[in-house]
Amino acid sequence: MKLDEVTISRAILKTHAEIFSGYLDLDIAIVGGGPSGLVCAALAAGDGRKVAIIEKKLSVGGGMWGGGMTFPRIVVQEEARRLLDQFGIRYTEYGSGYFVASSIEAVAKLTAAACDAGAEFFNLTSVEDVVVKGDGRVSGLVITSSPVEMTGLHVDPLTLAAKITVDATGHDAIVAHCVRNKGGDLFIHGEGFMWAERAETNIISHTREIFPGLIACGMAANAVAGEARMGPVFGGMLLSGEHAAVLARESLGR
Ligand code: 48F
Repeated sequence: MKLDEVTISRAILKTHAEIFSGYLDLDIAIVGGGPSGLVCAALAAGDGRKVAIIEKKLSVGGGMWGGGMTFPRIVVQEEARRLLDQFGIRYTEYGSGYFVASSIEAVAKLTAAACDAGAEFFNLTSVEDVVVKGDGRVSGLVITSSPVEMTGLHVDPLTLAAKITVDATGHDAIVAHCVRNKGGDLFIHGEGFMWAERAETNIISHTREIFPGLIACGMAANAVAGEARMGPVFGGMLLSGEHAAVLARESLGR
């Protein structure tokens, strides 16, 4: 076939503008496409819910790609093995109850699951603030282009609405900080020392609505709660993403 460069450009612009515009009023906005955000998206999307991941980097996957200290393997403990099975992530057992998977395969399969479930992705998009109006809920996000943020250009952002927001931004808990920095009644304790067993055990109870309309998920949940960190064991991230999806769906049903 003959190829026309302008048609290629127009195809991208028109298609993306239509999708972007259609996703400016979300049911569930998941900020951060690391492992917890990807699981949350895969399990929260579907049944007509409008779910999107907003990811500031070029690629989703967050801290999972690099495994442990650049060795591209992750460990998942017995409690979360069923999620490896559910997402078709292959693994081998090392010792009793320690399952080792390729970090690359894990990111790829979680991303594919989120796509298949119907979640949309907005990469290179940074959340820089939240919308909180008279009802005191987080009801939207202020977003900018990551290259604009990185270069410090003075360009005004755009805004999207979300019935529920999930902070899955990892150790920095960015959305929670946006709420707190604007005077929202939210105390962020900050992450504790490395203590894998404790961090992995407690992360589910920390995965909760931390401010009206805002659910903390993954390492952000532990950072807000003052909980320990855990390093390259990822069961807690998968389980936290699952729990956040349940909470977000329940909240929409209210
Ligand atoms: O850090 P990240 O992988 O978060 P997670 O899902 O998983 C944590 C683990 O990777 C690891 C660990 C577990 O063993 O301790 O660290 O909790 O992914 C967070 C994602 O959020 C994006 C960031 O680029 C990353 O992909 N992100 C951070 N700030 C923003 C953002 C922002 N302002 N706007 C959009 N995305």
